[in-house]
Amino acid sequence: MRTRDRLRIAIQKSGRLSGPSRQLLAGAGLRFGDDGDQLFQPGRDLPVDLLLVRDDDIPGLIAEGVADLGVVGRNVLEEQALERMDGIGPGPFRSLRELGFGRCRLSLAVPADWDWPGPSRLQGLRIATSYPRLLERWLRERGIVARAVKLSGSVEIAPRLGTADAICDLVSTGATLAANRLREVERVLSSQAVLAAPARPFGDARDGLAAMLLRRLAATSRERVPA
Ligand code: PRT
Ligand code: ZN
Repeated sequence: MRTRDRLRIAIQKSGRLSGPSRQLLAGAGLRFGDDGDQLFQPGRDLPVDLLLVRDDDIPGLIAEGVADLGVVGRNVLEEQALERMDGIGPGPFRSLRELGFGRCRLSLAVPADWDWPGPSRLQGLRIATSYPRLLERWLRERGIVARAVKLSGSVEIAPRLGTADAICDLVSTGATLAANRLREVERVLSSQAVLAAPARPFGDARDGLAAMLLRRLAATSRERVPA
């Protein structure tokens, strides 16, 4: 493994997590210079650099060692951890800290006019989702055999299009479900943004830099929420 003396943090370039992620790092005293490169911003005062990417790419970049830490939704991190796990060993990632923003839930929703006797109602059905591994784990734990139909977007219209019977999607206010005449019936995962790292320590200067960042994040969150 290559040793490095600078820490590279990946955050979402644009989307729900990008503003809060930048604020979080600024609050920890990290400043980055825009050197004209859209993807990479070097740290100004500390050996901590920024990578601006799509949120879905963050776990993969950490797994490949391209990024050292990442700010990403637990939903994305756990789905991709399941994708990369052999079922025996520990997962490839660690969540170092919950960050308190990007809160949402991954929920099952069915057409609003269905009765809901419980999860067994899903037996034999097709469920559209962008999170097939998390859904399959939830179904397996309940002994339900159903088919996860993977869609990368517009999951909520699948029941109307006839491509699936139910959906498993992220929900925050529930307005999208209501607009599509869907009813939230079961919660598969509670999520928020987390600071993600590889499962194993780096074994070089990056461990100290990550520890410093964690101390600073702990200090700023104590300032925000007085005991
Ligand atoms: O381009 P890139 O791939 O980086 O961005 P993206 O479009 O994949 O992600 P983005 O910015 O939409 O979401 C990033 C992360 O924000 C998600 O992975 C979650 O961890 C978190 N998050 C929090 C949410 C929501 N809340 C949320 N409400 N992600 C998506 N939604 C969707 C929801 O599924 C619904 O379609 O937003 C819509 C509105 O939700 P309601 O319930 O308020 O109507
Ligand atoms: Zn994405």
